Amino acid sequence: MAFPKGFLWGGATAANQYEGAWDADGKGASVPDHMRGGDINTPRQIDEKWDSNALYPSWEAIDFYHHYEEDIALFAEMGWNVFRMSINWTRIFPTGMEEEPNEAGLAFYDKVFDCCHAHGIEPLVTISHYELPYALVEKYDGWLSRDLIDLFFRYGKTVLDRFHNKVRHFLTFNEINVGLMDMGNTLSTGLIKGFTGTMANIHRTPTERFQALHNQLVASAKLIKYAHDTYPNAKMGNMICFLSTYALTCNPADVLANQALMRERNWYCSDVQVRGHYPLFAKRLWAEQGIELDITPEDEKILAEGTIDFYTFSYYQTNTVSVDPNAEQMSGNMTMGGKNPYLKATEWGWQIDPTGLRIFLNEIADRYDNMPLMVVENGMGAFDEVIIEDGVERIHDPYRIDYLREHVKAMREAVDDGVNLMGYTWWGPIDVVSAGTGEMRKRYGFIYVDKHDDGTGDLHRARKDSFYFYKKLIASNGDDLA
Ligand code: BGP
Repeated sequence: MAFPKGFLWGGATAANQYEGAWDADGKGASVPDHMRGGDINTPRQIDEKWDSNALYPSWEAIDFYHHYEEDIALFAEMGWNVFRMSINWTRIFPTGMEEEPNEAGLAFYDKVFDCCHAHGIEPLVTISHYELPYALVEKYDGWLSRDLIDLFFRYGKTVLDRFHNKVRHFLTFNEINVGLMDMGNTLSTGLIKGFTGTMANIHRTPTERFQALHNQLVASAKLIKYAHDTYPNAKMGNMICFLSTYALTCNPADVLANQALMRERNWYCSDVQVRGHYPLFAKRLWAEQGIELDITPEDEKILAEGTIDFYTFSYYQTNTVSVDPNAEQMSGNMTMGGKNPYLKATEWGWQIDPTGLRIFLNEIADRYDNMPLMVVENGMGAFDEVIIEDGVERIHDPYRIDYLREHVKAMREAVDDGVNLMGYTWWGPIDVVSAGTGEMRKRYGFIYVDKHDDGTGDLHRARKDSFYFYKKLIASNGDDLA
């Protein structure tokens, strides 16, 4: 049992949760720049107009913009060979509508990529990770408008033209399937024109949600086709928020309900991105929800021509599905789901399920003829305590080490099962702002950052116990899990 030689080990971040410097060097405002922090019981508030008394966590985040050299050196110390990061669309096109890119924004990423390479780390870049220019919300109601396809294409083409020599792997959209749920209206598709209120209160019709998602799928395929035609060495991937579920019981009604949910939430988007067309179940799904989509013959051609080279996904937890309306619910990434009596959960209620990772790696591999797969997000949000031992700051995080160990074991089993797994990037290897709740105290990092929900903290970094564990794990290519 061994991971293949050259397996990619590293961590994953997103510009809007990490960089800060939200208006530096010509950067424009993005959707998260209009969002306040919340917590497990308080959904994030979106402000159309900023409130001078409110705190917007992405504005400073943990200031990667001014700490990138220090952070990348720490990543290298752990032995990473890959760093998944994203580009802030609004650093390159501040409103998303300019004819020409902002050179200062491009120059920043040149510096970051050069720094990565100097440390033997290859950047893996998500072109759009939850940072739609807010000006596109104001003008177009986000991805509802087809105009976004060409505006995104201009941005993505600029990124490819500039960085194709420094970056080998690109992902078009982070967790593209989140757009099909109300939860995605904010961060993913930006269907919030004129909206002030909490994330939980944005409801759009199924037709609006699925049309916005369709426009993103076309935009993604169009850019992939351009990359394939222009830069044969660039590898283009998708990114699915893997919302993995099991039937709660063997009641066929539960099994059927789970199949329907798995199809809608996970396979709907990835079938399009792998196979180049909507799956056979789509027609009935649209009919049952009264969805009427504007899909042109040109769209169909683009989707068919712009299929992906590798499949990536985020995996945090699993839930159950039941037709029993009283089945107990738990929270999870981007959505609620049924409780599983066999699993424990994090303090945020996400059920921990390493075996599920093996199960779903196998399912994806079976469905897509063993195409290369990568787990680009996996991790555990937890409260951490800093203690001083012998005058040194220590963060003992055995819970995070356990989570990591068990998921790596599950991946190793999946590799043995025959899955063509190319890499693994832990989510939030350094504490960043949470996407779902906007909190800092929900920490995922191997590296602690002194930043708190009230905005205080001097931003200094400190190694947690898990830092040393991951370092050892990487040095042994995933063998040393003791
Ligand atoms: C994924 C997002 C990330 C990240 C992660 C953890 O859905 O792609 O941006 O934040 O979830 O979620 P959270 O930050 O809500 O704990």
